[in-house]
Amino acid sequence: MSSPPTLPCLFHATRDYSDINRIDSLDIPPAYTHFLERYLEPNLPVLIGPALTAQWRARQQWVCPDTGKPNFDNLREQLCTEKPIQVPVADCQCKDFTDQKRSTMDLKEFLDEWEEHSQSGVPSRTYLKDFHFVKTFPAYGAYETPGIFCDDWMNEFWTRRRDMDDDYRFVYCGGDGTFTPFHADVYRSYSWSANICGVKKWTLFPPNQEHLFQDQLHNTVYDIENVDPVQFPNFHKAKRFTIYQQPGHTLFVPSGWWHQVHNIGDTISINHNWCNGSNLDLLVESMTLDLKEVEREIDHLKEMMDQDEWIETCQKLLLLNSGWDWSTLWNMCSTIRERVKKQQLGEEVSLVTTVGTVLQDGIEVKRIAPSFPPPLVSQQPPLELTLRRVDAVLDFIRSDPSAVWFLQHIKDLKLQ
Ligand SMILES: O=C(O)CCC(=O)C(=O)O
Ligand SMILES: [Fe+2]
Repeated sequence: MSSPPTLPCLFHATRDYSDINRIDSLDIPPAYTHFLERYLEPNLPVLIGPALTAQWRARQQWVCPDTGKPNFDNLREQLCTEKPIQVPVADCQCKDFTDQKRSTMDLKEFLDEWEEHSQSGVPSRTYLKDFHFVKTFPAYGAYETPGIFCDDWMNEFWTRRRDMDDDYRFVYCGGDGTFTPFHADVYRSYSWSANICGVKKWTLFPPNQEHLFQDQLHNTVYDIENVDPVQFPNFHKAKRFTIYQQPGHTLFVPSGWWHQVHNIGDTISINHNWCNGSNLDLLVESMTLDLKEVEREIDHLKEMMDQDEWIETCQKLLLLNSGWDWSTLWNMCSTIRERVKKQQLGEEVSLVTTVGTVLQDGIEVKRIAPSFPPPLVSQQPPLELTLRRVDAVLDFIRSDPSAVWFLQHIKDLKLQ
């Protein structure tokens, strides 16, 4: 057996969604402890008013104040250079397995086409999504991650990694009618999504109802507005909440909440996927399930392999399918542990963010700067709590029968 024992409740958290009958909406951004206790820990969504984003360059320069529409001229002037910039786009009218058909196009072409559609009123089907904006324009400063979202282990770890250049910070741009089909976010991460202009219609489904949106072959509903009642006879029973997110407002989307998003009018949004000590157990659970799935799929090959080979193959496939494996999780937790230990000793730590790419000795390296000034560092849960949870997960991984193998094979990551 190479998957960990069934996950006990790693942390204290009891999450109960049965009594929820509305989604909170706050005019004033919450204090960190309030956000932690009321939303992060119980894993509940919250909509936060525009004060959180009012100072952002994106809010001030990407939108025409008189019409509320995207400022196409500014966007082109500020983001499009001679050098074409390829951006990822989805075709909202073309389903591709559980997602939309994806491709890339030049940013300027996208903006020109989008503006044409916007002016003519002919609906556009091209949705710019999952665009790594900060990575592409490190020095632009379109926004600042709000303090309540700064305890973000995924972006902290990925930014410190030197072996790959990736992050989970995105910009989305789409015309009226573009949409994101029904899904839950990768690895059960949280997301926050700040709306720059336009309106987003969110339909959110609390966890533990997945059986209502899957058929017997484990196919999942693609578009909640077009559900085949024969294939998914119980879908209508699923509890859901609809939110209209106005310009400037930010939605916190908790872990494992399925959702579908429709853009009303021309819409631009900024979102991050992230995790921390409050949803780490859900991440581990999701990875455990993914690993089980991999093992099931290649079960017929097990007899032909020795145990090391089997474990290695499963981990490689897990990485390929889900983008993570046990060593990624191990390394992320160890990185956070090291940082917390330093904080406990009163050492100065830089909670990093990439602010630019510079050439050093002819080699491109990331330039790192503290992501927030000292006062915001206190916008973290108590350090002991973080440490307890990281240690619980590290112990949990160690208890995996395959741990002996993968702990020997973990690459010593170079971090900055
Ligand atoms: O804005 C969208 O179209 C999708 C955003 C989303 O799914 C998310 O933030 O988790
Ligand atoms: Fe999502």
